[in-house]
Amino acid sequence: KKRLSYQQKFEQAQHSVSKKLLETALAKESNLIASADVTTTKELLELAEKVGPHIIALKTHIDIISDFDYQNTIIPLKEIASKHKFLLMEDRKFADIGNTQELQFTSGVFRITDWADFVTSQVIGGFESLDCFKNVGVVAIIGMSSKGTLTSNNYREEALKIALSHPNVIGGVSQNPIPEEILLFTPGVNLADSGDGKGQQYNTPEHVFKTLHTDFIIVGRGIYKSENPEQAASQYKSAGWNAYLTSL
Ligand code: UP6
Repeated sequence: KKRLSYQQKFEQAQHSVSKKLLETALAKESNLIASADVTTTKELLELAEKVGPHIIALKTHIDIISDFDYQNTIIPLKEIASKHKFLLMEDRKFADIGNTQELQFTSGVFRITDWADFVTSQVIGGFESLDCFKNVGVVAIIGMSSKGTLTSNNYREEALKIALSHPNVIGGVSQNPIPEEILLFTPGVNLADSGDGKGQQYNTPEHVFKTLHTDFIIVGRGIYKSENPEQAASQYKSAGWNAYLTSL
């Protein structure tokens, strides 16, 4: 069975963030999300500027930025995102009761609600724990890429039920296929390595498009650790786009 194209998914999409992502993918001919797992504002902004033209979204772990300051970190990051037309994905992986997640989402120093276009969340807290993410898209963690993850078949099936029925959910993170009515985001993608010695397991872009019909690949160290992140982003962008075209 062939996959749905980005155009077909765009036409079917209900959520404004899904539409924006698919529209960006089509316009930039990219399905690449760069993971900016760097620890200073300077590195974050430099990386965003370099990879910006090639990506549809930049994924952050904003709580690893040691000199985080809303004015100096987020304001310029938003400017770079709007200049290069990519979205901001905060990979917070919320995993608590609704009330606590709401506080973590809106308060503290990070005020994620004020700048992220979409966020990741575990669904371990149940359906209502996702109600607080009203103004963003939620990418539900269905299955993890690391060795020994507890996201078994049964867990994934139950997690999918929540993801498919919750109006705030735009997609899922998984290493297995998921129904095409939501978008599939796949981390654990690297062209050079098969693992990192800390449990991460890697596949190639070709593999994840062919076997999972993924929509978006997430690449961290393959880009930000490379000698030339700009060139690496361009390579992953082409590899991802060609793999998508081949899977149609
Ligand atoms: N990530 C995974 N696997 C998952 C979920 N999320 O690797 O199942 C995230 C990590 C990291 C990025 O938190 O930010 O994707 C992968 O980075 P890497 O390409 O450097 O391994």
